[in-house]
Amino acid sequence: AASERSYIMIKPDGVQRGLVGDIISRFERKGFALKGLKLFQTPQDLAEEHYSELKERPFFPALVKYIVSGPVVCMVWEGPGVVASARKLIGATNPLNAEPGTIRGDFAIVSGRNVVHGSDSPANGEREIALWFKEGELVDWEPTVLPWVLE
Ligand code: DAT
Ligand code: MG
Repeated sequence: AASERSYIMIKPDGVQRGLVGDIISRFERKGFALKGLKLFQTPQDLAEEHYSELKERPFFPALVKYIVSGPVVCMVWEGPGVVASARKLIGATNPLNAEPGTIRGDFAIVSGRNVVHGSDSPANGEREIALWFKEGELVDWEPTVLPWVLE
């Protein structure tokens, strides 16, 4: 559906390393529509809730510590197939397995510093958007170029 949305987040390493512009550019150039954007310092409980499916994994404490270690950039991108497409743009979880040309393939080496998050299903996208954005923080708009991107 054209209204599919994904929660995309530039993690603290991506912000610290000055990769924000490059990463946002990749989603813009693809043609997806930006519906929400903020720089945000993540509270511990939100990081834990975001990754709650992983709470029994040995790396969970280190993962949460990493996510709260500095500001993140929270985004909502919308478009047909955006969830799966964003995962392709982002690349594999382990950056050594991520193809060159993907964000993780170009910018990262280890899973614990893999620069960016993307929702893994449309349902999780909606769950994560509700977790990270308040009512009124998302903007209801359509890019005027939309007819040149979608038929
Ligand atoms: P993804 O971010 O590609 O959706 P995931 O949801 O399986 O991957 O895991 C969330 C994050 O947890 C991932 O981006 C990095 C970290 N992580 C996952 N597996 C890991 C591992 N084996 N060792 C260290 N960190 C890991
Ligand atoms: Mg995931």
